[in-house]
Amino acid sequence: MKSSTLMQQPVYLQSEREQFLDDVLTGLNAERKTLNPKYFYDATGSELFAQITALPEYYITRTETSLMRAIARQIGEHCGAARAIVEFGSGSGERSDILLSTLPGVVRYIPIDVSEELLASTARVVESSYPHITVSTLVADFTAQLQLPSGTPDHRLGYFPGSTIGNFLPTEAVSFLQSARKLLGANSKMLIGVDLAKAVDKLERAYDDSAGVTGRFNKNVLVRINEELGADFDLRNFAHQAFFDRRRSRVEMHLVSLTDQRVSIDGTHKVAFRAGETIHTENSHKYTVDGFRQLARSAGWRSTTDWVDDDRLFSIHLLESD
Ligand code: AVJ
Repeated sequence: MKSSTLMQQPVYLQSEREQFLDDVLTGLNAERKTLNPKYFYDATGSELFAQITALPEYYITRTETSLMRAIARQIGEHCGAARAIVEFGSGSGERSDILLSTLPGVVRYIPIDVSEELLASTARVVESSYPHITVSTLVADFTAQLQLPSGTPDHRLGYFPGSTIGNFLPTEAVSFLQSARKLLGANSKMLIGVDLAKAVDKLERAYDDSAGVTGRFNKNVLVRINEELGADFDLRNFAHQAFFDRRRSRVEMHLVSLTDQRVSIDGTHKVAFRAGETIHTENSHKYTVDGFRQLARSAGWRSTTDWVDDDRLFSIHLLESD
């Protein structure tokens, strides 16, 4: 996420490919190499992530879904006034069904995602199950400056499931929540899924599964750079790595260079890797219930209610604005 609003370039000045190339070169020329996790998600990456959600080790999605089902009635009681739902990073759009079926007052559903195809299929599914709901899809990176479509009714409920907020640094999460509060306006609420800190071995297994799907997901960003930016990464020369950093309370994913090597990108750019050097590809921050409440409050939300599953793996936070 951009740290400065003033200096942010209007997105229309750069094509998507140029933006991708720019981000990749900046990230790989840095002292500590990084790539933004949002670049995992082309069609292949989204499909690999869908496979991750079904892995025995990856407890997050199934825990959140069953918690949502368990608390649906209570969400209905707290959010009964909601007229519009704005979903940040809707992805395959399956989760929204639980919410829509418990909130009969909702007449507008606004899923935001970078994938036009996923949005189109989400719109079809929602419109056919809920004929009284108007679906307005927003093809956008939800960390960008957003504007809601005109006619979006008041009493908006933001929905940010999946613990995707964990990909942000805590400071970025605060600015995201501030922007979301401004976007949603007065009398709005926000429902956020947050993965909790837990035993290290459980966390590390969730991000380094025995079937190797998370490794393929991680390496998919290199596949994309090869295919879309004309690079020559040899996937066999990189290894998937995931570990929990206790101090920062986050799982980090990296791609470790297995040899000294040089990679060429877009014909003219060369990037050198030392054996053992890594590309940091993702952070997944793990919160405590109280830690997340405080973070939300520092972004100007009232943290009113939250729910945790019986195994205390995952929390869902309801935030309210005045
Ligand atoms: C979709 C960002 C919530 O951080 O757990 C899954 C992505 N990365 N396995 C997460 C992911 C590795 C996922 N989020």
